[in-house]
Amino acid sequence: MDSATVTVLWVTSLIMILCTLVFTYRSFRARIEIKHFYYLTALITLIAATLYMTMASGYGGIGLNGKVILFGRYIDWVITTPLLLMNLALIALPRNFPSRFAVIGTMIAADVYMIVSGLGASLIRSNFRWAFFAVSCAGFLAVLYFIIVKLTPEANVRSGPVQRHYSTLAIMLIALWVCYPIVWILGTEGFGIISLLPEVILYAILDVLAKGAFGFVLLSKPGVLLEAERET
Ligand code: RET
Repeated sequence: MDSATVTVLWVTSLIMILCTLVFTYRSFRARIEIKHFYYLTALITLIAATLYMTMASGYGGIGLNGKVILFGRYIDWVITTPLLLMNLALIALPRNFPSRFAVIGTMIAADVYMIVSGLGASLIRSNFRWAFFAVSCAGFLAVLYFIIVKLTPEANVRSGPVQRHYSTLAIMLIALWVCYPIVWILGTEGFGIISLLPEVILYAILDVLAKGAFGFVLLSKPGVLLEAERET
């Protein structure tokens, strides 16, 4: 890795730490019923900060056939993407929703499958990696199915403010998440159209938006979160 790439990784780690501090500080003032949203959001950026730090210091990547594979990002994603989905699902589904646990659990299982098979695709250098890419996309489609077909209709029968907050977050999440496989295809693990530095920059921007900005938007309406936590 050249020094520019290492710098981008350190700077991103720092941004994630700052987000974590802000989210944690704000959790102190939050009402007890909605503190878990703050904790989840802070944990997400803390995990990202840790993995960015690991990658920046050279321990989150390996050299494979002359290429650097930053597997650290998959360790980050395999923990943080389930937490992001949980945050969204807890707004859509009321506390007493009968299959709340089953819906969230199955969606998270598909998400973990997506990331783990994506890691497989990145570690395989032959064209067989595209088979892993394809099954990872299938996992992604399953996650999108859960959001669009399971969560959205439930959110749409809730109060106006909860509906609006949910739909802002769901649109933001889907718009950002679809960019990841596109960067993968363009980057060093896919067709290699862009080199490692622009790839790292693009993922860093996406990660800051999908974790940090998403967190700020989510926590910007504590009143709505409180309403979402009510029984129905
Ligand atoms: C990979 C490559 C294989 C195909 C697909 C992918 C999708 C990754 C996604 C990642 C989302 C990450 C987030 C991180 C934290 O904020 C693994 C790139 C479909 C959707 C949101």
